[in-house]
Amino acid sequence: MEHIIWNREMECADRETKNAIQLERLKNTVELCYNKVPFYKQKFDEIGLRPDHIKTLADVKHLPFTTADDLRNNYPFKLFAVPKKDVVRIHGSSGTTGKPKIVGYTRGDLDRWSEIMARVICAAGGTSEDIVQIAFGYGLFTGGFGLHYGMEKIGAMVVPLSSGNTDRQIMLMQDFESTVLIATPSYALYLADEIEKKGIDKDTIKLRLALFGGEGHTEEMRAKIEAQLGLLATENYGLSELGGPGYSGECYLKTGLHIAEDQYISEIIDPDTLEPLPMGEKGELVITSLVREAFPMLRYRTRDITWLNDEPCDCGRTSMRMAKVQGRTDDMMVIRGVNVFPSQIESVIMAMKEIEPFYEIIVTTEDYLDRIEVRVEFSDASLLDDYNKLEQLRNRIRHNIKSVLNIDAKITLVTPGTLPRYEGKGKKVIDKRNK
Ligand code: DLL
Repeated sequence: MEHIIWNREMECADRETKNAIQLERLKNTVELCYNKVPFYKQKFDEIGLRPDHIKTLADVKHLPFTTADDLRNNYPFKLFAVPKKDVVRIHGSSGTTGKPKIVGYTRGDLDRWSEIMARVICAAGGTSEDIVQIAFGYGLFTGGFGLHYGMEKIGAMVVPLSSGNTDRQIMLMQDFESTVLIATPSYALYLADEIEKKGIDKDTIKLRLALFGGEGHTEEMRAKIEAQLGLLATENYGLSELGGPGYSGECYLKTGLHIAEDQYISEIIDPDTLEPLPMGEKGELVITSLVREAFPMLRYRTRDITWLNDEPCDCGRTSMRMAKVQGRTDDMMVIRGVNVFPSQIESVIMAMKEIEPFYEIIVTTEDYLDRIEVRVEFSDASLLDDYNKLEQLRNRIRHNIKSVLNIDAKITLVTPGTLPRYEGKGKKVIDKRNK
C-alpha cells in the first residue's frame, strides 16, 4: 500500500524552517489576541506584557495560560477575535451538561482545518479510493464535520452517517463496502461486538482502516477491535478549544501522534508548578494556536497528560509527535492515596478472555474510605449456573487488578449485555464521592 504525505513541505520540514514559520505566526497571533480580544489585553496589561516582548519562540513561556474556566466566563462569543459576520461555523465541547465551550471559525479557519485533517487522514493511510463511513456525531462536536471535510479534501467517498443506529450502520457498511470507519473506540468496540453477535459473515465487511479519536483507548482495546474488524486503527487527538481533530494523529506506523507544528505550538508543563518541562518528560499538554483567526488561543491548558518526541519518524515525517494521552489531570482518581487511571483497569480487563471488553468503574466513600468497584460482564452465560466458577473468575480479576494498582477493588460480575454501550465517547467512571 502506497502512503501519501499530503503536505511534504510542512510535514517533512527541517527544524529551522519550522521554527521560522512558528515564530512569525506566533507574533501574529499574539498581536491578534492583544488587539482584538479584551480578555487577552487585560491579562497582558496585568502582567505588563506587550506583544513586542515576544521576540523568540522561547518567549512563549511568558504568555499567560488560558483555561477551560476562561472559556466558560467568556461564553459564548467574548473570546472571538473577529466580528460575528466573519464567523461561518460554531462548534463546542461534547459535554452534555451545563454550557458548552464554544469556538468559532472563519472561512479561512475551515480551510486550514481541512488541510490538517487531510494530513492525518493520509498519514493513517486513507486515500481517494476509500469509502468512508463517518460514525462520529455531527453537531457541535468537532469529530464528524472535521473528518468529513478532511475526507472530502483528499477525494474519498464520504458516507456521513453520524453516530448510532447500529443495525443501519452495519447494513450500509456491507452494501457500500465501506473501507474506512471513523468512530470513537467505544463505538467501534460496540459495532464489532454487534457484528460478531449477529453472526455476520466477516467477508461482507470490507473495512481496512479505522481512525479513532475523541477519547483514549488502551493498546489492548485497540488490538481487540483491530482483530475483530480485521483493520488497522490509528489514533487521533484534538479538542474543541483548539479547533478539534487535526491537531495530531498517528501515521500507519503507530509510533506517536504527529502534530501539525505549522499550526500549533505545543509545550509540556508540570501541572503543579506550571513550569515548562524538557522534551520527553511527561506532564500536561499546553497548546497555542498559530493560524486561527476567529478563535485564537494562547497557552491553553488541556489537562491531558502526555509527552513529546522530536525525533523524525520512519514514515518520513519530521513532525513532533505526542505520546498517546495517559489520562487527564482531572480523571486521575486518587483512591486511598494511590493514583489510579481508568486505563490501568481497562488494560487488565482487555487482557482477560473470560470477560467482555465493557466495564464501569464506580468510586464511593464508605466509612470515610474510598472504595472502588469494577463492574464487568462475564462472557460465558452458562457460568450463571456455576457459583464456584463465577467466584473463581471474580477472584482472578480482583487479583489481576490488585497486582497492577496495589489496591483492592470490589468486582461485580454482571450478565453479558447488561452494561451500557456508547455511540460516542464512553462514560466509564462514575465517581460518587462528595468532592
Ligand atoms: O474530542 C476532538 C476530537 C474529535 C479529537 C475526534 C479526535 C477525533 P472535545 O469533545 O472537545 O474534542 O474533547 C476533547 O477529549 O481534551 C481529551 O481529554 C479527549 N480526547 C480527544 N481525543 C483523545 C485521544 C474532541 N485520542 C478532549 N486520546 C481532550 C485521549 C482524547 N483523549
